[in-house]
Formats: sequence, structure tokens, C-alpha cells
Amino acid sequence: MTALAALIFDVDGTLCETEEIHRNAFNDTFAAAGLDWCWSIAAYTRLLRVTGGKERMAAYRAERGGQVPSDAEIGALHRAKTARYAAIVAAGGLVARPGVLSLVARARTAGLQLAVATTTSPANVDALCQALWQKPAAAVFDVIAAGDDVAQKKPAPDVYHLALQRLGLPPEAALAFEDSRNGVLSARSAGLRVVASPSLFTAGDDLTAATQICADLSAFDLAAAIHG
Ligand code: XBP
Ligand code: MG
Repeated sequence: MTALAALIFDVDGTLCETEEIHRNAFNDTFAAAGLDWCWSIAAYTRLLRVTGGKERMAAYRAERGGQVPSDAEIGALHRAKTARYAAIVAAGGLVARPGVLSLVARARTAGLQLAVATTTSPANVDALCQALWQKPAAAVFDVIAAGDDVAQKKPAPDVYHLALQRLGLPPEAALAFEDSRNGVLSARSAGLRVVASPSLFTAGDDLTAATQICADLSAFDLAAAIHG
């Protein structure tokens, strides 16, 4: 059996319950732009089926049957939303999901490489790492593969292919951690084993394609994963 050499983490919902912050950042941005959009928790739970903030806004525009905002306006709204997200995260109060800090520390001690495969932007990963580890993302993770680095976002395998390529590893040598159906399908399509831990916004997702399901990462046995 190929030895375990790396852990690859999804960010939103897996490292931290960030989706409520994303939702608030979207709604603050819509209000500031004078756009009459406001996403409730129920609406956002449904809209999360479309990964990526720009893509989510375009899908919502299509759902409403309108032409407004334009693609260029969606791009500008998304830049404003990313800045708003960073400001909310920097204001403090964020905590990692149970088991995350300990797992990352123990994986480092065990000599594993650490990577991120996320739909969100590198700026948001940095904001989160500053909040959780008081370090930039590059000081916590060896590899960061992000949504806009690839042609197709999750559930396509692209972002995991990119993470594996940057790690220099075959899929058998790594283990992915995800919270959503789209994320699990993405990692599985790239040939990875996946540990799924449902988050607040993905509690209703079908995660049965995962190799293992844990309520949270404090229930994950790293020693067993390393020693088989
Ligand atoms: C999370 C997402 C992201 C965030 C918003 O998916 O879909 O789009 O909701 O991020 P995953 P941006 O956890 O599977 O990566 O607005 O920065 O795109
Ligand atoms: Mg996620």
C-alpha cells in the first residue's frame, strides 16, 4: 500500500464554519451596492449547490430571470464581497472546527505535507489562516490550490488534480478532508480517499461517496491513517 504523504483540506465548512460569514459578506455587499438581493439561510443553503461566489451570483440572477447585474458587475460585487469577508474575519471571533488545529499540528509532526484545495480565493484562505494560526496561509500549508486557478470548480476534480500536481504525489498518497457533497465528489473524481465531516450548511448533503464520515475531525484517527 502507498504510504500516506499528505493531507489536503477543503477550507469553507471544513477548517471553519465560514459559510455564515460568506453569506453576511454577500448580503452586506448587495445592500451597499443598492441591489435588492438578500440571501436567507435557507436560500444560501440551496445556493451553495453552485460552488464559487461569482458563479453563485450568476446562478441566482438566472433563477430570477433577469439580466442584472451584468457579468462585469458580478465581478466587481465579488471583489467587494471578498474585501468585506476579510474585514469580518479580521475583526476576530473565528474558531477552527473541533479537531482541526490538533490534526494540522500532528500531521506536521508526523512529517506529512499539508495542502488546501478550495473553491474560495487565496486572499480568503490567508484571512482565515491569520485568524486561526496568526500566520499567512503559506506558513501553514505547503500547497494552496484555489478555485480561480482551475478551469472548473468543485464538483469537478480540477482543484484536487492541481493540489496533487503541486504536491508531486499520486492520489493514493494523500487524503482529502471535505464537508460538502460537491467537495466529496471533486476529491473522489481525482481518485482520492475522502474523510467527510458535515458542517452547519451541509448537514443535509448526501456524503455517502466519502471513504469515511466523521462528525468532526476530533473523531479522525491520524495514527491509523498513517500506519494502515
Ligand atoms: C465553498 C464555496 C465558496 C464560498 C465562497 O466551497 O463554494 O464559494 O461559499 O467563496 P468549498 P468565494 O468549501 O467546497 O470550497 O465567494 O470566494 O468564491
Ligand atoms: Mg467546503
